[in-house]
Amino acid sequence: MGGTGSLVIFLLCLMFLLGRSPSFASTEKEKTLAMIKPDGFSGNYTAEIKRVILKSGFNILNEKIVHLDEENVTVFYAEHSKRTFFPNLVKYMTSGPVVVMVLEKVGAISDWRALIGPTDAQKAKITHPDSIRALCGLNSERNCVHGSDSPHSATREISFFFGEMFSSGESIANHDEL
Ligand code: 3AN
Repeated sequence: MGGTGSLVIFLLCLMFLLGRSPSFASTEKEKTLAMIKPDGFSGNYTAEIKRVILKSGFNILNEKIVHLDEENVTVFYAEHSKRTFFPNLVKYMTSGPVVVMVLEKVGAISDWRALIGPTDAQKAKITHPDSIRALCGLNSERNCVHGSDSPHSATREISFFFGEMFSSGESIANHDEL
């Protein structure tokens, strides 16, 4: 078989493999919700955090700035509503605007969690000095950034801020984009 025949077979194999690729879970792109919390935003860390996000291979599909109220925080952090720190969490999260972004890449959920580091920013400064929380967080409460912790959370949180996968264009109700 000549060179042309080999090339045709190679291209056919390539087309077959590319055609199959959507069924390979590990190569599927994933979306996650990232948030720069009030301390990150007011501390002027937004540009640096976005630089790290893009350098790490994420696409930023959508983003906006919102100022959460108590009701929003109670819904968003429903799982923590019975915790002793919850009143402080509400105070903190409503203290100023936040930036919310939909990030996309293969492995977006775990990669973004790895990039932000441990919940306790104080600990992050020791164990994960290159993490975003080490850069701009203060402690367990004021930890500068958020990331969805599972595919289920990512879907819920993206929908919370951006509506059903952006189709409605709705953001969280009653909140001005700054
Ligand atoms: P993560 O943000 O790393 O997913 P979660 O989901 O356990 O951590 O906590 C959600 C938020 O609740 C944290 N980002 C932080 O603001 C607050 N929080 C968590 N644990 C504490 C704590 N022990 N003391 C005060 N605030 C906390």
